[in-house]
Amino acid sequence: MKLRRGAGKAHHGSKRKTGARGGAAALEEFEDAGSPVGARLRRRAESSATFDELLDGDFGDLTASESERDGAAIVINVSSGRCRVFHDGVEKDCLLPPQIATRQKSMLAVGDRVALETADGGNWRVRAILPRHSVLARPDPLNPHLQRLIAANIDVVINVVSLKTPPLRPRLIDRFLIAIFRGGAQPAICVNKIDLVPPEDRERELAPLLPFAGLDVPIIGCSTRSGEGLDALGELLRGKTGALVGHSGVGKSSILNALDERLQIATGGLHKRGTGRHTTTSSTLHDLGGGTFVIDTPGIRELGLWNLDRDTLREYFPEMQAAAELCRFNDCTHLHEPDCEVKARVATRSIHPARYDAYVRLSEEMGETAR
Ligand SMILES: Nc1nc2c(ncn2[C@@H]2O[C@H](COP(=O)(O)OP(=O)(O)OP(=O)(O)O)[C@@H](O)[C@H]2O)c(=O)[nH]1
Ligand SMILES: [Mg+2]
Ligand SMILES: [Zn+2]
Repeated sequence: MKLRRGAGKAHHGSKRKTGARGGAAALEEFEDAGSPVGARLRRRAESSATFDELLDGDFGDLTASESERDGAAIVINVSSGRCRVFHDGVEKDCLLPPQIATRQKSMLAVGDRVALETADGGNWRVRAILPRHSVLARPDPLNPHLQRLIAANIDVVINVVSLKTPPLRPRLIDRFLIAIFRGGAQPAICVNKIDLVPPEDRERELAPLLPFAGLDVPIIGCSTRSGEGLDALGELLRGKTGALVGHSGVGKSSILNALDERLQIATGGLHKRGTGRHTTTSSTLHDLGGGTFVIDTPGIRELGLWNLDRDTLREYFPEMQAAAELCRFNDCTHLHEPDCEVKARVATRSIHPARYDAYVRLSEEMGETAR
């Protein structure tokens, strides 16, 4: 399967101004309602912003040297009005300018490359956010018109799941895959806590993952207790920037601790019903050495799909792409048209019916939202 990259790829070829405007002057301009940069910033935090704008991280114009990713600071954690970065071999605390601070969850993410400047009192302050090569975003669960960044500049995003405690939710995997493909990163699925399933039950217990087996998405069974699968996971992440995402309690932080014993990230117990306790409360980028960085993220219950509609949804079901070329209509939705190759392949199970059902359900959901 050819990985679909975020639509913003081509955008990076576009010309970028490299004026050396001073930070203070630039900040004043942002506050001016008439300024194009200010307008762009306001748009960015709203659902009408295009996906390109999510990848186009700029906040202020970058000088030629600032636009070099190699020398840029990398954001390892974001908190209210501040962020922690890794820069010139050391960690630094940085202030966020008001234009970022007021919308920081929509504008700045762990993994972002940023240009710094010195502020009053010898503090460091973020001056500009460099363009991103990928992003993982979701709508704010309380305000779906606002998008929230989960991570930026990730090569691979691993959706960690467990078969038991908490139980598997395949429909959440469908949603994660769409969000990951859409953001331009490579997806993978990690089935943790495999130690809880005796070998003789594995085939039956793993059956709900079969719909994903036909995709070009690695599926790795692992256990932080027995050590099974950790090498494969380490291999997948080697030399890359990865993110672990998924339901609370599946073991994301435990996996990071198991991959690198120097990390001592807090892990949590489970509620009686087997669900997690939301132990990790903010995303953090961890340096595993050898050019490998992994972002641990807080567990989530639901994943909305940001800025997707019925027409773009089908682009994020990679198994439908080749079939779609053989449908009678170019713009076939694969829902009700005659001579639809996707439906034909579902009937012969070469496209998994559970994945097609997920497509139909999401499409209906989006139709309802559009009404
Ligand atoms: N049996 C078993 N339990 C595990 C495994 N990995 C983690 N756990 C347990 O699962 C619970 C939750 O682990 P965490 O690492 O805190 O889970 P998390 O995904 O980071 O959770 P949040 O931070 O809340 O999103 C802890 O009690 C861990 O000890 C595993 O491979 N097998
Ligand atoms: Mg955690
Ligand atoms: Zn079709």
